[in-house]
Amino acid sequence: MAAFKPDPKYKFTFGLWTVGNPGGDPFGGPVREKISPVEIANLLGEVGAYGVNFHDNDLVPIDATAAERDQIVRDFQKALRNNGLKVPMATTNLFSAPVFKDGAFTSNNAKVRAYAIQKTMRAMELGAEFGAKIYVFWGGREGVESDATKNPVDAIKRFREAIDFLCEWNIQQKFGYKFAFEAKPNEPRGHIYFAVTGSYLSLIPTLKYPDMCGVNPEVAHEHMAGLNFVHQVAAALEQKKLFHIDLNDQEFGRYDQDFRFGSANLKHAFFLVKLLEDYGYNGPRHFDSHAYRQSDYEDVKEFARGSMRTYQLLAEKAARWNADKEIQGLLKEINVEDAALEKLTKKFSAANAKKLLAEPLNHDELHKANYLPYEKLDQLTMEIIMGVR
Ligand code: GCO
Ligand code: MN
Ligand code: MN
Repeated sequence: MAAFKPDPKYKFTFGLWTVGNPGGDPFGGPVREKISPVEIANLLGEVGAYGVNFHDNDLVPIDATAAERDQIVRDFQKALRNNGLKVPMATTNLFSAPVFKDGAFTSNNAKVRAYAIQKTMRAMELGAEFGAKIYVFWGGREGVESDATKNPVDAIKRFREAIDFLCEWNIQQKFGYKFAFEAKPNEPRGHIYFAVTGSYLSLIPTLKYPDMCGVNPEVAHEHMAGLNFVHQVAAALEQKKLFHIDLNDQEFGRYDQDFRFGSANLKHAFFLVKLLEDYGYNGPRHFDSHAYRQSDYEDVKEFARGSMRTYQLLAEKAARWNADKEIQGLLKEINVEDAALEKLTKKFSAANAKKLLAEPLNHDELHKANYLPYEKLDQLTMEIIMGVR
């Protein structure tokens, strides 16, 4: 790959669990040797990433003693300094340990729910030691295989209760976290609660501290459900709730693939990058993906470099699209303005309603005058993406 420097302005981050993924799947064990958090930091330093994120147990094993924990923290802090890496986001593993077999905050067992909150409190402390300011909540096992087993209304109430409690803990401890909720429709559960980003956007206004809470949408999670990810991100952006984003890729409707960003659906990736850049998203761009099972660690570096490079190339293409005179001309033509009518429909009043009803708007005339060369516009877009424009 030609010389390439990731631009720190994009805040490209990777999780310890992503570049450190040893390549196991439900049908076969790991194919790469497990490497330590310090080695992962060195790898990320080498490829020029901005930062690294972790679950509590990616860094500190669940049964580590206090002394072991402190040593691990010191070693990792040193590795971060050596590699110039930041930790913008932290999160809790509430899905791997057998205790979470039926969920964490939504478990039917009050003792498990309390343990999940306690584990998150400790994990928030750990993240804070590294300066993390975004705290992600992904409800990996918050769900069911059968609705005979849990009450879905109670599940929402339990989840809300846990979050309200942890928001207070955030305030009391002065961590300064923003919470970012990550939706996923299924895997590892048959049905995961809060299946799409919009589910969380509707929960947030019902929380005790809605301003503290936003979302962390992931490309693959919406694509697994066959949905348009760009529209979900637009909804979050429009509500000023896009606190973090998980970039990867995924064939529609397949198992959870976690492919390299842009590798499966380039056109969607283009519109996503364009949206993020057009609306000045300035949070971290986190690659929540992993290299193919066939890769060794040299190839894992190519995976990491490729993720960042694809983003930057698409950002360049988006700028080119915005600067393209023909495209801009078409946009002007298809967006028909009418100051007098818009004045009427902008704000309801009895007088405006009366005037609107009196307008001689004829559907057939409107249709005939509405020129929409969308094939042309889309082909011009494709030619920008394909690099011939
Ligand atoms: C997945 C999820 C996770 C989360 C991570 C941070 O499908 O496995 O995307 O990778 O993003 O647990 O919360
Ligand atoms: Mn995922
Ligand atoms: Mn994710």
